[in-house]
Amino acid sequence: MAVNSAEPRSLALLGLGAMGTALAHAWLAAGYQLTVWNRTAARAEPLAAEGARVAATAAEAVASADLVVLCLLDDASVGDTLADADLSGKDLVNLTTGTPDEGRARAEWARARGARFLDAGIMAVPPMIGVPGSGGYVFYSGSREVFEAHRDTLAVPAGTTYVGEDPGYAALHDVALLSGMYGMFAGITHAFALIRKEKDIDPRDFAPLLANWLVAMTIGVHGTAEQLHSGDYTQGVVSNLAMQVAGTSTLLATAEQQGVSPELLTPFMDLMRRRLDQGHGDEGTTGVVDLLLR
Ligand code: FVH
Repeated sequence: MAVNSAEPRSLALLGLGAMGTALAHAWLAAGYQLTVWNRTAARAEPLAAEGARVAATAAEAVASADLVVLCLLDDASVGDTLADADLSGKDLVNLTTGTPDEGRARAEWARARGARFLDAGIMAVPPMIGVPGSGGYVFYSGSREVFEAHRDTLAVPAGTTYVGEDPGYAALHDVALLSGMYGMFAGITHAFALIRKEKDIDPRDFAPLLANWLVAMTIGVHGTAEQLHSGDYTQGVVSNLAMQVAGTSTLLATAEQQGVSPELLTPFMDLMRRRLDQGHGDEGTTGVVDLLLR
């Protein structure tokens, strides 16, 4: 997290929730001149004690620096917060979680107000911020000039990954990774439900078995990517769809025997079966990607 001395070492940060506060601590600890603003002013007080300048209004915070970072609840709160601010000549970096279309619309909105815009998606939780080696990082997309101009400042709280000029791409990458995570959480939840009533299986003994298995299976991410890239969904298939669909009856029967609802499993199984019925038994599960496309 080196700091380029050619880069201005001052910025404004709007939004001091759990994430905004963690970001503020990181920039203050790195010696940045930081102006902060939060709708509920009391949240800024501890940061003032650490050296932050506290602005009375969002417009005042924006006026204090060329680089303005937003970390608010949602896109609507960004619009509310900046409604009265003069954005001309500013570089806005929006760390607020939103959809790809919100990122694109906000970029256009900022451009119409004379600001350059970079959208972002944070792949970290607050305790990972400002901690080298935590693995936390942030996706950025939109103005490459803004990213390059401020990349050292942006690298202070977490790693940086620029994913393209389309301002919607940071949010898209963020949401795609989160969606993958929730699919994994669904599998974890079902697996623990299967053993939940067994008094001789300690969930703490089961946990490393499940975690190691899931880690081993992540190799499938790369296989799917290769197949999507080549267009050949049979390339390198180890466990074909016909076999996997045949195996679903065992998974469903086990859920029934253990008194567990199959509602987390069946949506994916139904899609696998539909792809098989279309004649793709020699593929893996990559064809399900195309079934999802509307
Ligand atoms: N915390 C996390 O684990 C996740 C990690 C991944 C990224 N998310 C996103 O980061 C954004 C901020 O999240 P947060 O954790 O700081 O959220 P809160 O602690 O709930 O703070 C919300 C701040 O937003 C302010 N705010 C809300 N509505 C308005 C509004 N209409 N006008 C102005 N400010 C508003 C709120 O102010 P206050 O309630 O203190 O007055 C907080 O500063 C978010 O997009 C996550 O999805 C975090």
